[in-house]
Parts: sequence; C-alpha cells; structure tokens
Amino acid sequence: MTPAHADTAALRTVKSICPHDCPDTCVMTVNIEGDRAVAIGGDPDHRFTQGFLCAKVNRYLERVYSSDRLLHPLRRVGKKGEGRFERITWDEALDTIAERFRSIIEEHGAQAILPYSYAGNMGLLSYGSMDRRFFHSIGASLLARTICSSAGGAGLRVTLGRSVGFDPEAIVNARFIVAWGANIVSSNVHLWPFIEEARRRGATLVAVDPYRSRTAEKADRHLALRPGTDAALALGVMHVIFRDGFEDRDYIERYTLGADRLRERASEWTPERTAQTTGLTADEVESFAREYATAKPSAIRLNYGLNRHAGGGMAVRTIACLPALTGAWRRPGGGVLLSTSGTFPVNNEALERPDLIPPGTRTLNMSRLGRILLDRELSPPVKALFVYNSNPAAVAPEQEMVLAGLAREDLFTVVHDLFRTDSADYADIVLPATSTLEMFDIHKSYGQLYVSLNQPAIAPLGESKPNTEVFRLLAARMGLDHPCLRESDEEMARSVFRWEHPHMKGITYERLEREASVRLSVPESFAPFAEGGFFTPSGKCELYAEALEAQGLDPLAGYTPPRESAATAPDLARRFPLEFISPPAHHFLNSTFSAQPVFVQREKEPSLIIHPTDAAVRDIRDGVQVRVWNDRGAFLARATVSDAARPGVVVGLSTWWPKMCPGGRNVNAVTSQELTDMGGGAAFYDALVEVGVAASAGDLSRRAS
Ligand SMILES: Nc1nc2c(c(=O)[nH]1)N[C@H]1C(S)=C(S)[C@@H](COP(=O)(O)OP(=O)(O)OC[C@H]3O[C@@H](n4cnc5c(=O)[nH]c(N)nc54)[C@H](O)[C@@H]3O)O[C@H]1N2
Ligand SMILES: Nc1nc2c(c(=O)[nH]1)N[C@H]1C(S)=C(S)[C@@H](COP(=O)(O)OP(=O)(O)OC[C@H]3O[C@@H](n4cnc5c(=O)[nH]c(N)nc54)[C@H](O)[C@@H]3O)O[C@H]1N2
Ligand SMILES: [Mo]
Repeated sequence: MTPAHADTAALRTVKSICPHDCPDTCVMTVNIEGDRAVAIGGDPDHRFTQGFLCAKVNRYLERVYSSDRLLHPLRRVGKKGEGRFERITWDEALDTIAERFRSIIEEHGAQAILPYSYAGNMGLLSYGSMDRRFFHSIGASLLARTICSSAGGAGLRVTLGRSVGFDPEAIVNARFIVAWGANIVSSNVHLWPFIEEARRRGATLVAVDPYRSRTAEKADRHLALRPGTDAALALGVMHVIFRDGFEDRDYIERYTLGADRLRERASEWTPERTAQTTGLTADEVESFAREYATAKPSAIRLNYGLNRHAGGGMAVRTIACLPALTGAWRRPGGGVLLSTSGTFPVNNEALERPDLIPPGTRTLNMSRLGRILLDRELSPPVKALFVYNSNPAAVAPEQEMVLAGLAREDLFTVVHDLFRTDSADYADIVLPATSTLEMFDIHKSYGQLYVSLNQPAIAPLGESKPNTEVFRLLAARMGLDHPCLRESDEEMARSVFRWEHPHMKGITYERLEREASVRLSVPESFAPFAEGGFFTPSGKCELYAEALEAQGLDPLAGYTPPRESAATAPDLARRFPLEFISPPAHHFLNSTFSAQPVFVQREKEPSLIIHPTDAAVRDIRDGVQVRVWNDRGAFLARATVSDAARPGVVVGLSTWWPKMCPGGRNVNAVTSQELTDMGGGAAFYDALVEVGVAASAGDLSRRAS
C-alpha cells in the first residue's frame, strides 16, 4: 500500500455546507472513511451552527446513501404519472433533450420552453448560474420565482429598501422577542440558542401564530390571531404607541417618511377594533403593544408564514414599520428580521448573465403553474418544462390543475432530482442529481451573516451530476458557443461576490477554501439602521412609499384582509367555513425529506389539526380519517382534535408527497393560484375549506350520504 493510499483510507473530517431551503445554512462536519461518509454533525467551531444539526440533517447520510437515490438517467416507458421508467445513458438523455428542445424551438419558438426551479439547493451555483445562462442563451421563457418569499420580500424592500434586518446573533440583547409567523424551533432552529440566551438575560418571548406551533408552546405568551390579520394587529400596536406616547419622536423625525399619515390611520385601530378583526381580546392587544413598545430593544423575528396570504406583502410591510416608530433599530438586536440576504454583495449579473436574455422575453409566474400548463390562449403554449431544485407536483398550489398540466401528452418534461418525486413520475426524462456532499458550491444565507464554501466530500454516487454540469453539458450538446457556458464551477464561484464590497473586507476565495465559512465584515454588534441609512429612495424608513403609489397600491402601511374569510367572502364562507393553513411539519422541509423512512415514521401520516368545537359540530373524533375540500379539490387526512388550532382554523402540516397520501393528493389540492398583493406570491394559507368524516379510506370523492 502506498502512503498516499493509506492516507485516503484513513479517517478524515471535512466541512460541508447544508444547501437546503432554511435560514440557517449550517456548516457540517463529515467524517470520511476511504471514499465513504460515515458520520455527520454540526461544526462546533461555527458560531451560528454551534455544533448541532436539525432533526432532518442529523440523518443526512441516510438520504445520501438511500437505496431510493436516482443513480442514472431514466426514460419514461409507462403513462405520465405512473412512474415506470427504463435506464438510459447520459448521452441518450442529453441527445433526447437537445433534439426535443431544437424541434420545439423550430415549431413554437424558444419561449415554449419553461425552466421550473426553486430552492431545493440554495448554493449560489446550484440555485441559479449555469442554468440561467443556458435558458437565457436559448431564449426560453423566464420564470418568476414567487412560490416562497416574494410577497414579504417586496413588502420589506419597499419599507426598508433591502432584505436586511437585525444581526440574528445580536438577538441575545433583545428584551422582548416576537416570533411573528415564525416557527423558529422547526424552521430556524439555530436561532433558538440565541433566543434562550436572551431569555436567560430576562427577555420575554411572544409567538404570534394562529397555530400553537412548537415555538408557541415554548413561548411566554401566545397570541393566536386569525390567519392573515397580522397587519391589523400591527396597526393596533401602533395605535397604542401613538396614543400613549411610546413613540421615539427623534428617530421618527430623522429617519422615517409619512409618520403623520400613519398616525392618523392607526388612530382608527383601537384595541377593540383590532380585537374584532384579529380574534384576539382587546387586553391582549393592549398588553402586547405596551410590552413591545417599552422593552428596549424589541426584536421581531418574522418568517414567511404570514406572507402566504392575499395581504402578505402589506402584512410584512406594516410590521416592518414598527421598530422605526419605537426606535428599536437604535440598539443591536432591535428591529425586525425577515431575511439577511440583502447583506451579501452577490454579483447576479456575473452569475446569471441577464444580459443574454433576448429583449421582450416573457415571464411566467411559478405560482400559477397549473394555469400556465392548461392555458389554451397562451402563445406560444408551454411545450417543454425543465424541473430542477423543485417538486411542483407536491408544492405548487391547486394540485388538480398542476397534475392535469403535467399529464399533458404533448408536454415534454425533464426532471433533475435525487429522488423519484411525484414530479419525476410525470417526466419524459429523469436525470440524477448529486447531494451536497458530492459537489462544489458557494453559499450566502438568508438567516445569518456567513459566506461559506462547499467542497466535495465524496465522489458523486452513481452517475449523478450537479445542476451546473447538467446545463454545461446540455449547452454543448445544443451547440451553444458563448464562452460563459463553459465556465467551471470554480470560475463562477470566483465571480459570485463583489469582493471589493466593504462587507467582504478580509474575505477571499482562498480564505474560504481554508476556513469553509467566514462571517461578513460587519461589526460584532451590528445594528444596521441605528442611524437611519435605509436603502429606500428617500434613505428613510418609508411608512409612506411613493413607489407603491406608482404601482397603483396603497402607499401607506395598512391592512389588506385575506381574500378567503368570513369577513371578506361571506358566501364562500357559508359553504367552506374553516380557514386552512398548511405550515411545514417539523421533520419535513417542503417536500424534501418527506419520503425518508425515519421522518415518515415520525410524522406518521397526513394529519389535520382541528379545534374540539369545530370537530364536535362535524362529528369528527380524534383519529378518524377526514376529507378536506373546497371547489378546487380535496385531500384526506387523519384528524387530530386539539386546541393547538384556534377555533375556525384547521392546520395540515406539510408537505407530504402526494403519492404517499391516501387518495394521492396532499394539502395543495385545496390551495389557490390567486396571488398576493405585492410580489406576485403564492397565497397558500388564504384558503377556506370544509371538513367531514371521510366515506372510506383512500376515497377522495364526496361523502356518500
Ligand atoms: N423544518 C423545516 N424548516 C424549514 C422549512 C420546512 O419546510 N421545514 N421551510 C423553509 C422555508 S422554504 C422557509 S420559506 C422558511 C420559513 O418557513 P415558514 O413556512 O415561514 O416556516 P415557519 O417558520 O414554520 O412559519 C410558519 C408559521 O407561520 C404560521 N402562520 C400561518 N399563517 C399565519 C398568519 O396568517 N399569521 C401569523 N402570524 N402566522 C401564520 C404557521 O402556523 C407557522 O407556525 O423556513 C425554512 N425552514
Ligand atoms: N401548502 C403549502 N405549500 C407550500 C408551502 C407551504 O407552507 N404550504 N411552502 C412553500 C414554500 S415556502 C416553498 S419555498 C416551496 C418549496 O418548494 P420546492 O423548492 O419545490 O421544495 P421541495 O419540495 O423541497 O423540492 C425541492 C426538490 O429539489 C431536490 N433537490 C435538492 N437538491 C438538489 C440539487 O442540487 N439539484 C436538483 N436538481 N435537485 C435538488 C430535492 O430532492 C427536492 O425534491 O413550497 C411551497 N409550497
Ligand atoms: Mo420557502
């Protein structure tokens, strides 16, 4: 045995970066024996990861080495959706795709091709680099990536100017913390130790959530408001702030725009009116407002739960006005945090090459995939769909339409994934993807402030390939000759950031190679708007924003009610009286991990949490199978009768793979393709339903009697 060989056979530890759609972007330590990863953990030296991983990624090696992994390209031999395939070579797969793309371009034009991707892998290269360059070069339709955060992002940007918030590590300084539409324990668990530290120092934690989530359970108080009424609560808080003189006049005068108008609007939102709209009591509103306004500083951790409503953009915007009124931004740990991603100086122009987009190219909204695929007027129609980093058959709204669209015989579909998802079952060609341990990438984060480099820990399993390589190969196969289509991953990674930006001071590519993860060059106790400096056109926190006026929207922060609720759609609510929300299950991440046996075992089966009062009038006992339906569709679930759901609200934890659900449909059977007020986002949690005991197991159709 040569010494070199002895070396590789020995146990070594490398660092990898978790690429999943989560604010934490963890640094993992991976033990390798020979060519195999044998253990995984959180990097103890990383200040945000703090040596532990979440419930899901702790079991990551079971995912990497799963016998269900796709290891070579496949061609469909059965009917669409049936899931019967035969093995083919990469050459055959690439030739088939290139040939079909060419003939579709010839017959219908390149815009008949639609990429469909989201955040299955959040590495900057995997999320969007060579893929974008490729689709831009051929002139494919553009995809508006709206399925997650675009409403809240738009609301935040119009108010603060950028997706920037308080430094999450500084939350230890907060005296009052609001988890607002944020189930931190499940979906941002690495913030939790910082919150615990703040609580040890005396902070109070309040959860604002229609559902008693794991976070609400652990909080000091829980405000279980009606879904989609968050902005009303924020206005009620403002009412108390102005009425009782809790505002920071100096901060308001120097650093905000439109405070007088907002004060006037808030004056109408008495605690009584706020209580009526939100379903809270006036006392709850009063004491929440007082505590929020007088604790110094107060921190609001927003997450995307409250942006999945018709008024989601406005909800985030109105809440984001609060810290400017109380001056909470003055101190580290004060303010709001929805996303840190705007703190990273990413060079999107270099990465995605939008300059290659042919002028006039149309943009299609991913949150309307069902409509797009079934639209007979669309010209040109979508004739080819290339799905990667996403599982639309499970996660896109109005599932009946999505599946009917995917089942179209004249649609050519490619799916690139690690597993045979429901979406893959509808594909003509399935391509195997690498896991993060098998690839190279570079990362920012949307919930912390570290730049991270992921170097391959092990070789790709089977014939799997990373996203960048697939599009590099396809570009070559189609004879595209732009030099940017030949760049290596390392070349792209070297141009991913504006390295000269002050936040990158002292950070180099070589340093990332050595250290894997480095904190942005921002002060230790970082208070981004302590002295104003908002990124808006006026440089102020825009309580009143002319930019919105120009879009025909209400320029003043306010309240946009839900589209589907008893107050706003009384006729609909008579037929479908229950408000339905479908937040993430603790052991799933969207639909990633939803087929991994250990997590299926823990989540057991699709469930519907229903309040005892709502259950009683429907004769629903704990543990029976129920049917949940509206005019868009139906799904089946096991009833959990519990006051964890507030009266009038039912909760279906998501996202199961439809093919693993009884009846073959999941929560998205009843969600809608209507969009949010800002950002063209999906309004998953804006849905009225009715629930009844199911006729028989697996029967989706209406109850027989
Ligand atoms: N374990 C796990 N972690 C995840 C994810 C996952 O699926 N699983 N998803 C990742 C993704 S894609 C994202 S975008 C992020 C954020 O993902 P989010 O889906 O925002 O995750 P949560 O933080 O669980 O926030 C949802 C919370 O908002 C509540 N909610 C629903 N409607 C309303 C409302 O109208 N008002 C208020 N105040 N609350 C409401 C829900 O009951 C739930 O407890 O997390 C990421 N992290
Ligand atoms: N009802 C309801 N629906 C929802 C939500 C909800 O709360 N309720 N949440 C919404 C939100 S916030 C989001 S972000 C979307 C998420 O929607 P998606 O981004 O579609 O997320 P996933 O369902 O996790 O699917 C990601 C897929 O990418 C694959 N993948 C992972 N890494 C790679 C890679 O490197 N290359 C390739 N090619 N594939 C990879 C995974 O195996 C997985 O199958 O869902 C939305 N849908
Ligand atoms: Mo998301």
